[in-house]
Amino acid sequence: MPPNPTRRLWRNITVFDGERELPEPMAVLVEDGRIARLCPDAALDESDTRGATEMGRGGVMTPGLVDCHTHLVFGGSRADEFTRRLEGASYAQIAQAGGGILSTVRATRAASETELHAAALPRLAALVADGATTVEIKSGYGLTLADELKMLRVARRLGDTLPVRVCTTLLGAHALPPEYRDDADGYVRLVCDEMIPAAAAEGLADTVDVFCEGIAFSPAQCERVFEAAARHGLAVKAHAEQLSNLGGAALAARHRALSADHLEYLDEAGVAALAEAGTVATLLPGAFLTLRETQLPPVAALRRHGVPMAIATDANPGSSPIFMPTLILNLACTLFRLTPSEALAGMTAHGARALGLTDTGRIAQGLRADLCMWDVARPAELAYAVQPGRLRQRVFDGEITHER
Ligand code: DI6
Ligand code: FE
Repeated sequence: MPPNPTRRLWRNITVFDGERELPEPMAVLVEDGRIARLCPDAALDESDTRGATEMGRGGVMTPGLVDCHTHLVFGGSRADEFTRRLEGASYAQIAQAGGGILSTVRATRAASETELHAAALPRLAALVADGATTVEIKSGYGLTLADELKMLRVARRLGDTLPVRVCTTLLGAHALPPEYRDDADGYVRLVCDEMIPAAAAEGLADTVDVFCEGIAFSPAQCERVFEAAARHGLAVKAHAEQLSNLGGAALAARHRALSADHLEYLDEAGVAALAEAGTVATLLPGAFLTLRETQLPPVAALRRHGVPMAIATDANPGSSPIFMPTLILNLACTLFRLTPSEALAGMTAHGARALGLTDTGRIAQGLRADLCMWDVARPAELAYAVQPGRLRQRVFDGEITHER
């Protein structure tokens, strides 16, 4: 039988399958874009190896990383705001003075689709080079119908430019634009009655997100957005309990949200609500670090209630200008005290779940072959050391897209 170039075999490898490190040396066979077999290396037989190209022996395989929360399409830079925060201004103070998210809104509105795509491409390329095979990208810096759709089109186009699965999220309810300063309800009406229907009709958004916060939208306003999303068949998620506790996570859970994100100020009742609904808790240590937050998310309670924890970069120009998923693995451990295994699960299996994806983020027979081979001795090293350049091979949909 001649070798089949789409039939690829890795042998004698350590596998982190999305939940845990498997105890034995394993073999993984990929065929036609799917994981055709996962078994102990010793159990491989002639029918597995026949016609397969051997891709290497030894090393650590994980699912391709899933970065389930980013805002990586944006215009401009916020380096000046970074300096102001170092001088003592808080994130909320800067936002209230018309800076923060709104300064990125001005730059994003002024940029063309081509300019936004060109600016975002190296950011996405950085995530991909660090092992991401699925990346969620939110709108939320346009805040007009045309500018939100523009951002979502750029996000979709990024997914056609690089070998990575891009999930798009309409975040029209991110900040109140200046032209609606005295009419928040009018703006929420625009989100519900125009943005959501248009994004759904054009297939530009996979999910709908809100920022439930004192400096953003109230729970009642967020609820109207959730109801509009449901009318258009779109799943929801929420930025909740980032700076204060408004009960946004419990509200999101009541609307069967895929995830509630940030969660530093989440209380026990909120944790129980997430558990009840099966909503993923997405933790974002990059924003915690950048904002020098001191309130820790309730990790112990999330564990106790069995809430799946995802982790993500939150890559954005203000609160998390970090475009390196493996650094986030480390921060989830050093700042939030996740175990390396929890952090890895958070950026693979649970990240996929936070996006409603069932066919990626885990290594199991029949799933998509989105995989990373790393030059490390144990999976825990990916979270332990902050060290670029350890990705040996990246496999997207069964194709080798990076080889070192
Ligand atoms: N919370 C965040 O951390 C990002 N958005 C949000 O709702 C920050 C966005 C930004 O500062 O540009
Ligand atoms: Fe965010």
